[in-house]
Amino acid sequence: MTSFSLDELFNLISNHNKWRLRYTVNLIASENVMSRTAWLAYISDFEHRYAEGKPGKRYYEGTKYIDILEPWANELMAKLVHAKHADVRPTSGTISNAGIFRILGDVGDKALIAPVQAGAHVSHTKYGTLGALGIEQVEMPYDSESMNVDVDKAIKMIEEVKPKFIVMGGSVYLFPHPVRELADAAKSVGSRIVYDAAHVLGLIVGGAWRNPLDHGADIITASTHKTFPGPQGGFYGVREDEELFKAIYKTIFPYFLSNHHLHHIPALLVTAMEMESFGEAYANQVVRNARRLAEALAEAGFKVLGEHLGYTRSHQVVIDVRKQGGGHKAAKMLQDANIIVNKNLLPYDPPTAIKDPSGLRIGVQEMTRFGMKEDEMEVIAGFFKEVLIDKKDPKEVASRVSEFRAGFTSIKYSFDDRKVEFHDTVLDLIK
Ligand code: DSN
Repeated sequence: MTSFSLDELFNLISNHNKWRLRYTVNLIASENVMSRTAWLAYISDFEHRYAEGKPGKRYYEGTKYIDILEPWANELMAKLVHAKHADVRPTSGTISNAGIFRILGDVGDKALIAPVQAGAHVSHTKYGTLGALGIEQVEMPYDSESMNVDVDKAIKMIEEVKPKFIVMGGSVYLFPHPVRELADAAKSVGSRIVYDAAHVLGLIVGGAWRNPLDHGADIITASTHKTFPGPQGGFYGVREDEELFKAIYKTIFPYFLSNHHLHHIPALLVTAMEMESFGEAYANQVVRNARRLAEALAEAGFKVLGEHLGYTRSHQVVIDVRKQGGGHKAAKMLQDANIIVNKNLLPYDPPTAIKDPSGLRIGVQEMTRFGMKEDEMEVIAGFFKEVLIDKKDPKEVASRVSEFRAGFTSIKYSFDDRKVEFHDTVLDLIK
């Protein structure tokens, strides 16, 4: 077993913090950073506590403050996504999906999911949460021209299969899935539509992506830390059906959670308040940045997916790097140059290519939050070119990436420039 001294342990943490918050350009599409204000709200004694049960009707004493914060967070998140009811207890999007799928389907029932090629998340599939619940996955057909669900074939499939529910939304997608287009067919056979907005929640709240609840989805489920720049966690909202909401609510605890990690709730509230104030400006800049990065990468000589559709309408850009040595090698080379991305299967890759897929998935939301705009996207595309096309030594490029990154260290679209006095933070109280 490797063992470290306490000093070494704290050094490792410090090295990580500096590396990811100061030196690297972070382009993982599923990550983001909280504001300092949200972070201060995150570090609290709520980290040590339990609050099973409902606010005001807990199985534990000591919950009078979380009993105020939790309903407030539920109400604010419901308002932001146009739901009547919301629940912020799920500790991840996958836990949220588990509670929803458990209520909508029984063992042996069928659920239609978006094509994996159009970005469905593993939790929607037979390999993930859906499979663990014994619900059968039926994949909707993929249309490679629109890089999306094939609407006509999907409508036929809904009418034939009569699934208990349909899951849309995903993890690698550039264009919105067709909720409105499938809503009537779903309704006609009594299928509920679940939209997994984990990746695009911040864009929805900022008005830069179609709100699925306004387009006929019954339930929105999401994580709260991707384009929505909050603490790691999950939530779901139900458009109007109170009985459905109550059933899911009762399933999250005690089936899938005991403790709901209370400390994420105040930080989620700060982020939700920030998104109320700055969400529109942030979400629009994210989408503009993604589009500009895609164009600049194409101009630099990369094969960028979705060219005929304007590259992207989300925070993501997807490139095919087979010519540059494949996804595995390209991601490692970029990491050596202090640029963090993940390798990704492309729609035409076989699933077996997962260890060395053809592509890279790139997300611009975190760097947007640090204040980068279109000009900086051009600089980033230039670094990609130097490393992957010009084959410059990544270690040499790394120092220039860090110098560039050093100009963007404060978090925008946040309350961080307000002079708020925080009294009695948890570290003050135990000093
Ligand atoms: N694995 C995450 C992603 O990167 O998209 C989603 O859970």
